[in-house]
Amino acid sequence: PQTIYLSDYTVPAYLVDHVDLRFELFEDGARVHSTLSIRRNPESGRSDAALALDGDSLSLQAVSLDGRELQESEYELSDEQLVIAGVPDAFKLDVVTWIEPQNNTRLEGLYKSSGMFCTQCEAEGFRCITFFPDRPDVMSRFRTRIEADRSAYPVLLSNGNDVDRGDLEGDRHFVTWEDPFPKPCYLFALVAGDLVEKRDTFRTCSGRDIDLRMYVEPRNAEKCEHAMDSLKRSMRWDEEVYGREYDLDIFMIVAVDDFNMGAMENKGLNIFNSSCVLASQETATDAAFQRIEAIVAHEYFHNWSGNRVTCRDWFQLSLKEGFTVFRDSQFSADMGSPTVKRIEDVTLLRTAQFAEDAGPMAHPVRPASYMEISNFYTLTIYEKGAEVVRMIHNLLGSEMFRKGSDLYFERHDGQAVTTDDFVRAMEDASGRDLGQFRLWYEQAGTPVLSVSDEFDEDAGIYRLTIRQDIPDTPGQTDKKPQHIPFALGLLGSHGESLPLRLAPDEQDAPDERVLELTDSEHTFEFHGLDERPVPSLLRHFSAPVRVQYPWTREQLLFLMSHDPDGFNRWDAGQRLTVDVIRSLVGKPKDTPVEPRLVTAYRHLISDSELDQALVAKMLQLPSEAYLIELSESADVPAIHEARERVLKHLAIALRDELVACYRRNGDSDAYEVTPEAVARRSLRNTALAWLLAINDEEARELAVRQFRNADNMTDRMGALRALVNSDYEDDRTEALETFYEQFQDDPQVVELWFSVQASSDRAGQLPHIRRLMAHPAFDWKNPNKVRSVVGAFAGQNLAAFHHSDGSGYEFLAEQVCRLDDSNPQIAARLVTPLTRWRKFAPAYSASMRAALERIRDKEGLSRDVYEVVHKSLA
Ligand code: DPP
Ligand code: ZN
Repeated sequence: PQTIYLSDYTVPAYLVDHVDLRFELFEDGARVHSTLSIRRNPESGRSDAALALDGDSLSLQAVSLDGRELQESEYELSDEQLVIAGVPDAFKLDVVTWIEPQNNTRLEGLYKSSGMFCTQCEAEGFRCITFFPDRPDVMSRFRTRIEADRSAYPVLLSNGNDVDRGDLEGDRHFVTWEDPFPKPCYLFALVAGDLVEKRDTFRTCSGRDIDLRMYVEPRNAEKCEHAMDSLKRSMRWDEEVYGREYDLDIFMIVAVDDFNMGAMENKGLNIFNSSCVLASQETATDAAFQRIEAIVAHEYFHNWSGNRVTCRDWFQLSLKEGFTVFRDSQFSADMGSPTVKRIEDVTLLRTAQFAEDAGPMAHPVRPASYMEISNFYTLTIYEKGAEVVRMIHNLLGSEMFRKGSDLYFERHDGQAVTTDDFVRAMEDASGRDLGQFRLWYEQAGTPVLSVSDEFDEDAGIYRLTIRQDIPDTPGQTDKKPQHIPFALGLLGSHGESLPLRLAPDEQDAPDERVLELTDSEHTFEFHGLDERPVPSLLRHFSAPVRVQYPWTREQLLFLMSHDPDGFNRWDAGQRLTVDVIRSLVGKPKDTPVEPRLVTAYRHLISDSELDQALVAKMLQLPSEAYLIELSESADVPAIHEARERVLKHLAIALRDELVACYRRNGDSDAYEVTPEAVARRSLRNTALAWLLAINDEEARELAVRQFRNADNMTDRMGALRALVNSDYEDDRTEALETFYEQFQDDPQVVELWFSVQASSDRAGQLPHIRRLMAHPAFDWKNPNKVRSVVGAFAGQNLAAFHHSDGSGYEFLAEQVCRLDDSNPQIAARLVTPLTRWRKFAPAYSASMRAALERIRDKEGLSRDVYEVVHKSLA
C-alpha cells in the first residue's frame, strides 16, 4: 500500500458545485444515478489536469459528459479511479453505477443493517457509492432522490429538507431531499427502512422552531427519550456557551445496529450505533446514559465544528475531532460533576492515549502521513487533540477563547480549513503568540516533566525545577521543548493553601498559578514561606504530560485528604495505590501491604461528609491496563495478582465498613442519572464487588437479592458482574442464564452479557470465549458483538489474554485474520493490544510478536491491517 503525505497536498483540480443523486434501491442491489456539475478550480493552476474521480467496489454502467455517452476508449477505469482527460472548463457528468449494499460487510458506503439501508461515508465511504472526488475540500450542494419499495421501506431519509415525495409503479415510492448547505461528501447520508418516528421540537435562540426526529426500529420505540432530551440540552448549551444556533429546519437521528463507529455527524441526519443512542432504565447502565448524552452532544456540536467549518484534508482530522471532544467534555462537565468528568477523561488519556503515544502507531495530533485514514481515528486525534484545545482555553481564559472561536466560525464558515487556521483565529482574537504552542500539533509523544524541589529555610524560598523531555517516536527524534501550561498550588502542614509569591514583595499573591514552561528547564522560586510546603502539581491535569516527582507516601496521603483540587486529591490516591501495588509485584504472598492504605480507604468509605461522587471515583483501584502502561517490562499475571492482593486486603480489613456503605447507599427513590444518584449506585456496587472478591456470604445474599430485584440495569449489572467475578460458580451460572433469558431479544443488553463474561478473569477463560463465539446471539457481521467478546477479552481481561502459554495472542491473531476479509476497519482495531508487544516481559513479547507475524503473513491482507501490523513490527 501507498503512503500518503501531508506535504503532498495540492488543491483539487476540479470542484463540484452541485450533486444530483437518484438511488433505486432493490433487494439484489442499488442503481445510483449521479449528475455532477463540475468546473475547473481556478486556484489549481493545472488547466490540463485530467478529471480523476475516486471509486471503490463500483460497477460502472454508463457515463456521459454534457449529455453525450462516453465510449470505453474515452476514459480510464481502474479499481480505484475513473479518469477522463480533455474535459471542458465546466460541464455536467452523468454516471450510473451498480452497487450491492446487501453484500457490503465492510460497513463503508451504502449497506444493509437489520433490513434497513444506511450509509457511512466518513472518511472515504462515498467512493463506495459512486465516482466522486472523495476529499473533504470539495464541497457541494446535494439533492437526493431515493426510490424503494413502499411497504419494506416506508421511511426514506437524506440530508436537508424533504422537498418532494410520491408514488411509483409496482408499490414503490420516492422522496427527494435537498440540503442547502454545501458539504463534503463524507457528510452525505441516506437511510431507508421500516422505522418508527419520534418527534419533538426545539425553539432556537432566534425563535425558529426546529423539528427534531428520531427514527428507530419499532422494538426500540421506548428507548429514545434520553437521547432526545440530551439533544435538546446540547442545542441549548451550544447557543449559550458558543453562540451557535442550529441552521436547518429538521434535525434527525437514526439508530442502526451494525455500525463501525459510535456515531456519525452527517448534515442534519446523524446516524448512531444503537448502543450509543438507545437507552431505558431497565436496559442501560449509568455509564451508557452518560455516554449517550456525550455522544449525542458530540455529533450535534459537529454541525458547527466539523460541518459548517470542515477539514481541508484528513491530516486535519483533529481540527474537528479534538475541538468537538473538548466541547462535548465541557458540556458533560456542565451537566454533571466537573471533577468526575475530568477524572474520567484523564483516566482514558493516561491509560490508552499515553500507551498509543509510546507505541509503534504513535503520531502527532496532526499526522504527517498515513496509509489508511481509518486507522487514524485514534485517541491521539480525539483525546490528545481535545487536551491541546483545552490548553489553549486555559492559556487564553474563557472569554478570549470564546472570542477566538467566534472569529474561527465567522472567518471560516463554509470552508475546509486546517488546524493552523484554528490556532491563528485564537491568536488573532487574543493577541497571544501561539507559535511554540503549535508544536503540540506536530510532535508526537507524551512530554515527561521531571520535577525536583528544595527549600531554603533561611531565606524562606521554595525552589521548584521542572525539566521537560519529549521521547522519540517513530520517525521523530530530538524534539523541541513545547509550551506547557502547568497549574500548581502549595499546601502548608495543616492543609492550608499558601500564597504563591514569585517575588519577595508580591502582594495578594494567588494560591494557584498556571506556570508556562517553554524551555527545556525552568526553576521557579516561591517566596515568604515559613516551612517546606507540599506541592500540588499539574492541577486539573493542566497539560497531557507525565509528571515525575519523588512523592513520599506521607505526602500522597496528605494530598489525598487536603488538596483543594478534587482532581489532584483523586490523583494522589491513584499514585499512592499504584505505588503500593507496584511494590508488591512479584513479591512473596506474605509481603505486608502498606497499612496506611487501609486507613486512607477507611476514611473514604466511612466519611459521608465527603463529596460522594469523588469518593466513588477514588475507590476505583488503578486498572491493570494503567499499571501495565506504567511498567517497563510488564508481567501481566504478576501485576494482576498484586492488584488482586491489594483489593482483597482492603476488602478484608474494611469488611464491616463496606457492608455499612452498601446499606447506606441502598435503594433510593425513582431512578435518576444525577451525579449524586450515580455515585450512590457506584458506591454500593463497588462495595458489593469488593465483598464478593473475598467470598463474603452476606454479600453473596445481597448480590443475589439485588440481581433479582433491581429496577435498573446499573444495579442488575453491578450484581451480575460481582457474581461473575466471584468464586460462587453456581450463582454465577444461574444469574447469567436468567439474565440471558430475560434480555435475549435486546441486542444492547446481550452485548453487555457477552462483555461481562469476556472481560472476567473468572468466567472469561479462552474455552469459554470460544463458546461465546459459537453462541447463536454472536454475529461476526455485527461490530458490537465482535467488540463485546473478542475486544473485551483482549482489551479488558488482561490476565487471561496474556496467558503465559501465548494462547490469548494466537486466538486474537486468528480472529483478526478471520475478520480482515469482511470488515478490515474493525479487524485493524482488534490488533491494537498486540501492537504494544514491546512493553511486556520477554517471554510474552516474543509470542505477541509471533502473533503479529502470523497476521502479517495472511494472504490478501487489507490495507488497514497491513499498516498497523507492519508499523508494529518495524
Ligand atoms: N463519527 C465520528 C465522530 O463523530 C467521526 N466523525 O467522531
Ligand atoms: Zn467526532
